[in-house]
Amino acid sequence: MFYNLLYPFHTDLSWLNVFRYITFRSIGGAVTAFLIVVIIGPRFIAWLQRKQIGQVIRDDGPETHFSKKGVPTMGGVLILFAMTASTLLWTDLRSSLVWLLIGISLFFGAIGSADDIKKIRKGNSRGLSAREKLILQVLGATVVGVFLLVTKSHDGILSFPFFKTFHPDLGWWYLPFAVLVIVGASNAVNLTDGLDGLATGPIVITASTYLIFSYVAGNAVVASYLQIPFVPGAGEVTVFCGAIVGACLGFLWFNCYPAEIFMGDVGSLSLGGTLGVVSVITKQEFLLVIVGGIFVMEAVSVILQVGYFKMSGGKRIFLMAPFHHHFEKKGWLETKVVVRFWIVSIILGLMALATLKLR
Ligand code: 57M
Repeated sequence: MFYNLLYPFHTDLSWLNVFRYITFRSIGGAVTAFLIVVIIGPRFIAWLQRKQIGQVIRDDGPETHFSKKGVPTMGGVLILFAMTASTLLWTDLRSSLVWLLIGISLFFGAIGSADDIKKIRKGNSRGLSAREKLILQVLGATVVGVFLLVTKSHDGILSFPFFKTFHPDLGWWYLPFAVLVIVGASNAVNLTDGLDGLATGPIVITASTYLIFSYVAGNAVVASYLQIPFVPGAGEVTVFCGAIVGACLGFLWFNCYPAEIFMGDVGSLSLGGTLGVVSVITKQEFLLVIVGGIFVMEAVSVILQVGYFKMSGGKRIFLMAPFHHHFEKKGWLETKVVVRFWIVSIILGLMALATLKLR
């Protein structure tokens, strides 16, 4: 909005030129989203407490979690509010990619809210059924895929980190592939969100990495120099990533151990799905496997555990899945698991950035 309202006057007031710069607007977007969450946070948490919007805790989980009963949840509402408000303020509102990202984050947020509200109303951990959630997620992801393919801003050509000359063209098969990436990311982040700050930290790292990649992808000269696909308009996605980083850092302020608030499915399903969409828009889908390695690892641990559990008639590979519970069961303190997962996530983020040069 600032760009649309203020930049046109730069011929009279030269300092307004600054609103043209994606770097400046991304930093503005991050700081604004951070401040919104940090300033509104305490009042929002108090309001959730008054309304008794608190976490229902499963009695079959690690005992250390029993004390978390009643911690305010659905903090994702605050994250989404800050992200959306900041994005509206700092991006070029003529960008269709921005509206697509806002739309999908709110749609996935709505699926998560329905799930959270159902759990809170019923007072147990059964919200929407896995099937209901999956159908809605696939629907949202399909709309994104079709939009990108039909508006011709995208084709079905894939690019891989480290392999600069390997570019298979999936054609319309790109659509199910994009759906898989978006829905997979949404569910993987949801599974990861089970310890204080565990999902929030890697989300910040993943969004920061895509902030850099979208900046590069949106600049024809730099993209061609670094041999990554040029995506017209991806610069505005950079500003959106800045808003994710700021909002989630602000949320981490309250979500770090001992958490005063959880993001709920409204946060985890939405942020995961949105990062999936960012990876699809920037044509860096496979990069998500590297930078989002923590999410992948958590999802794989569940797939393996559930598969083996069913096939073996009740035996387990891990002490408990998702993976973070395994370490808790081994006696690691919650903060130790979380910080170590963050360390791995930072290393993965650095490896993802290295792919810019190593090709
Ligand atoms: C949701 N939700 C957290 C909070 C958060 C198939 C199966 C493996 C699925 C999986 C599952 O349901 N996962 C998705 C995980 C929950 O957090 C809420 O949910 C939101 C995210 N969706 O924002 O609102 C609990 O996580 C803790 N938490 C924190 N700090 C945070 O910042 O401490 C969350 C955020 C909160 C709080 O305790 O209540 C969750 O874990 O439920 N199922 C499981 O994860 C279960 N695994 C399981 O049953 N494994 C089995 C196999 C055979 C399926 C096994 O390994 O034996 C475990 N989860 C729990 N108890 N809580 C086990 C039992």
